[in-house]
Amino acid sequence: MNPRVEKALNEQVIKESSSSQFYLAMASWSENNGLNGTSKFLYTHSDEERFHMLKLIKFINERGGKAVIPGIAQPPVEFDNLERVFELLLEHELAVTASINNLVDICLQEKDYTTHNFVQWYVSEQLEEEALARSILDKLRLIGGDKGGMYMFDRDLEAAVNLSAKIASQPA
Ligand code: OFO
Repeated sequence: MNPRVEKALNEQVIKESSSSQFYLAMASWSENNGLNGTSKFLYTHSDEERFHMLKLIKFINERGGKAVIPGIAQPPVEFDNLERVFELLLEHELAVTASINNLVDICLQEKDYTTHNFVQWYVSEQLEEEALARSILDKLRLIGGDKGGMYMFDRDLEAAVNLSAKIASQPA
């Protein structure tokens, strides 16, 4: 495997791993603050990031490279409020998108079209995740500090998570 591409892929492994930990910390904070639907959403999101990391690890190894498993850095324990959680989530996703774009760039420079093709999955995934984070943030800004609105937001998010889990468990 091209060493420059391998290095960039391993850097992406670190990013996906830290995304997973970051969202796990957010999920735990939400759970402790009575936001059960939001915590469910964030626990699921954390699992998805772990899956993104695993997909990279497998790809690196299958292509003759060596995946490096990163250590775990401590994510924050406290967050100011739910709006701040999703602001941080969106900022984080934007940074991940920039890193994926950089990876695409390196693949093209190194003429590694197989990895370029593989990375396209992450390009579309980032698009979806950014759009989702933005729409959640818009809703939270609309609600402001309203407790009733927050209750409904949390309930709706739980319903959305349950629905996508149900769809995912159905046979294709
Ligand atoms: Fe890995 O998809 Fe976002 O960060």
